[in-house]
This record gives sequence, C-alpha cells and structure tokens, in this order.
Amino acid sequence: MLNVKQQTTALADVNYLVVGLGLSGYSVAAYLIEHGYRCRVQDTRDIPPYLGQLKSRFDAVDYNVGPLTAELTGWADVIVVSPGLSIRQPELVAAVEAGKMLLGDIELFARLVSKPVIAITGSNGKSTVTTLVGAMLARDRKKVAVGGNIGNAALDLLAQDPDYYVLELSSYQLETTTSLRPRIAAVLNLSEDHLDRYADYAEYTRAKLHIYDNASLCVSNLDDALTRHGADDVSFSLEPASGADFRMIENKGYWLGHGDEAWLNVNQLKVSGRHNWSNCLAAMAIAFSLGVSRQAIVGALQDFTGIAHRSQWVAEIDGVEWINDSKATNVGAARASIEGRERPVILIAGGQSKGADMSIMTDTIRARVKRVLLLGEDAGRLQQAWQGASRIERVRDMREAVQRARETAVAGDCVLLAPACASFDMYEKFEQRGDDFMQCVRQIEHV
Ligand code: UMA
Ligand code: ADP
Repeated sequence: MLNVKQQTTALADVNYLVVGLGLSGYSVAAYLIEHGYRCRVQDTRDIPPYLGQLKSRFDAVDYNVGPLTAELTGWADVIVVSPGLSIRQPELVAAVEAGKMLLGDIELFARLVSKPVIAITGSNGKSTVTTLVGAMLARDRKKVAVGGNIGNAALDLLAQDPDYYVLELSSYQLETTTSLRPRIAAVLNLSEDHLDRYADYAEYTRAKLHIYDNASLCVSNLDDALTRHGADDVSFSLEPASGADFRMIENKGYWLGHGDEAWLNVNQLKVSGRHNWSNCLAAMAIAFSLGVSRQAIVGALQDFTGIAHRSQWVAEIDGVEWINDSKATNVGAARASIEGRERPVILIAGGQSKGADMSIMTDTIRARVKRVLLLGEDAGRLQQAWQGASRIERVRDMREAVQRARETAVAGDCVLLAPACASFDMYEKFEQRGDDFMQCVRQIEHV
C-alpha cells in the first residue's frame, strides 16, 4: 500500500498533531503510528471515545486530554482535525496563521488512494445513496469499500484495496479536503443544516459544492438548482417532464426510469416515500455512469430494505404504526419523512436545532401532523415556530413521549420519531436515540 511518505515527500518528515479522538481521529492516529510517523493526539473530552483502544494498540502513544494548547500546535507541522470540531476555533485559526498545515482524514485518504473514488454529499439521503451504490457495484461483481461519514473511517478502508471506494462526505469533511479527485461526485440536495457551524446557508452550501472540484463526472439533482455544476452533469429528477437523464416515468403508476425507458415500478421497492425515489434515481445515475449493468442496478434496488434509524418500521400496535426516523436530524429530512407517510402523523421531535429555521416545515406540520410531542434542548424554539399548526405538547424524555403517543393515537395513525434536530443534548448519537425510542415502544407493546 502507498503511504504518505512515498507519495508526498513534503509530508514525510514532519510532526503530526491529531486533534480529536473519535472515530476519525483514531483512524488517523492509527494510520500514522503504524506507518512510522511522529504523531501526538489531543482531545478536549475527559474520556475520549477511542482513547482506550488507542492506548491498548499503541502503548507508547503520546495523548493529551484537555484544551488544545499553544504548546501542542506549536510542536505540530501538520494538524489533522476531526470533522466534529470547527476549523474556525481560535486555536486552529492562530495555528494556520502561524503557517501550520490544517487538513482532515479525507485529505489524508485522498493523498493515499490509488483506486477510483465515488464521492457523495448532500443535506439528506447520503447514507441511503452511498449504501445503494455500494450494493449495485457489489452485485456487478466489483470489489467495493463503503465508508466516510456513514460510519466507517475512510483511512480504515485502504487496507481492503477494492476496485472502487464509495464515500459519503459531510460538509465538515469537505472543508478540510483539497486533493480529492473523484471519478464521480454527487450532490443529492441542499437544505438548511449545521448553521451553528457556518456563518450562513451560503457558506454551508459552498462547503458541500466543493466536492465537484476536480471530479471527472458530476451527478446533480435537476429538482434542486443549487446542486447543479454544469451542462455536462448526469442528472436525476422526480419530475417526469424534466428531461433529466434519470427520472420518474408515469404510466399506470410510477416507475424509476432512464430517459424514456421504465426500469422499475416503485411498487417493487421495499423503501417508501418520494424522497427515497429520488435517492434511487441518484444511485442509478451514479452506478450507470460507472458502467454497472441495468440488471445489477435493478436487482440491488429491489433487494434494498433501507438502513436502521431511517424511516425504520418498529411495530404495529392496535392499528397504530410506529416508525423510527432518528436520522432525520434536520428540517429537510423531517419534512420529507412526514410527507413520506401515508397515515396521519403523531410526531416526536426536538433536540439540538443547530440554528435552523424551523418554520420551513410549519406547512407540512399543519397539513399532516395531528399532534407534536416535543423534547430536548430546543423544544421551546420548535414550539414557537410551529405554534398554531398542530396540537403541541412538551415532554420530559422519550419514555414520556412514547407514553403520550400511545394514549392519544387511534387506529390508522402513525407515530413517527423524526426529530428535525441533532441528538447530542440527550444522547451520544442518533442511533442511541433511535434505540431508546424502539425500546420504549417495545415496552408498551408488551403491557
Ligand atoms: N468533540 C469534542 N472534543 C474533541 C473532539 C470532538 O468535544 O476534542 C466532539 C465534537 O464536537 C462532536 C463529537 O465529539 O460533537 C464527535 O466529533 P468527532 O470529530 O470526534 O467525530 P467522529 O467520531 O470522528 O465521527 C466523525 C463524524 N462525526 C461528525 O462529523 C460529528 C461521523 O459522522 C462519521 O461517521 C465519522 O467521523 C467517520 O467519518 C456522524 C455525524 O453526525 C454520523 N456526522 C454529521 C452529520 O451526518 O450530520 C456531519
Ligand atoms: P444522510 O446520510 O444524508 O443523513 P440518510 O440516507 O441517512 O441521509 O437519511 C436520513 C433521513 O433523511 C431519512 O431517514 C429521511 O428522513 C431523510 N431523507 C432521506 N433521503 C432524503 C432526500 N432525498 N430528501 C430529503 N430527505 C431525505
């Protein structure tokens, strides 16, 4: 395998400071230490999530728990910052001004990788499309490694030496990456998210669109003008009359199509909602552009059952359907999630709203939601934005939310956890929030 020393001599004999010891920081530190680089690690948390693993794997590792000090940044030549940390924090700004190089794990990956990379971003649907593209390539007998923001650190994939890498990339990862040359880059859609980290929406979208720099082929969404790169884009759209390369076709029902060819009736999909049709079309556009056969593409679409915590079916209790969409962590996702349900909705929402304009989904709440149960740090903000659009109640925690939903739902309703917010005020991650919801539902199921 190539390593940084062989490929970029400029980065060989230098001091690396790894800032953050979550999944990304751990993968970076492990790579650097294993390949003989000088490396120190720092994390502000009392017990960084991967400290135990790092210490047991490399007993001599130099780790620092506490603030990012001038001593550490002064020692470093290259600072590898984790995506969960803002590069605008004063210590990092000062380090860059002092001439230090700042990059992220995806930039290191980009300098090392020697096989084609498919890079996928957007505000919503990234994990779904990334998984689908991986499945389509695998069905076409290609060796594929899938990772990035979806939850497998990109550097850890290098050891697999696949034919293709399929990476889900966040705006945070893209803003510290300059060397990536994707075979295909896709921006699925853009809507407000992470406005607690960006000065404004324009800065957030710029970070995302940066994925197109140096891409051989761009895939964009004709329904979302902001995602467009240029006239040569391969496009997808939900609109039959759009003229997009991959689009819906209406002919005794709805079909996923390529040009005028109807490839698959949506009745044959195991995932539901128009947002998932859009995701399927995006994955078709990417896989087809890589030369994957129609048979493999359609087969993968038919087999796809969705990913946990994304509109995941939990139970049907006394005629009430319970759905876990804990991954609906922003307004665009929660809106699509509600609109994708066929039944009247009792919505459980709240958490950290990340500075988003919650009123973007007020009309959807008014039209589709019978009752809203709000929890978490920003419950007050959400209540203010949605006041008058539905009956709103505040609850202390997930257990009370599920209890109130149980008391008020009637047969034919759907209770939907689609928080429109991040989970970090109450949980370690969105998966834990979804698990808590499902456990509370199982408890009432057995009463
Ligand atoms: N943190 C500290 N102090 C530190 C370092 C981190 O308090 O010194 C906090 C961060 O502010 C953040 C949390 O710890 O709240 C996690 O940050 P991290 O950078 O350590 O995260 P990793 O464990 O490395 O996971 C990251 C992605 N997380 C983020 O960008 C917040 C994971 O995406 C991704 O799967 C992983 O890298 C591998 O690529 C998760 C995510 O929430 C799913 N992503 C955001 C999203 O999808 O909205 C962007
Ligand atoms: P991401 O990785 O971008 O967070 P996921 O594929 O994990 O996206 O889906 C997360 C949630 O976002 C879903 O459960 C659904 O609520 C919503 N969602 C998925 N695809 C779309 C889309 N194309 N447009 C709007 N919302 C979507």
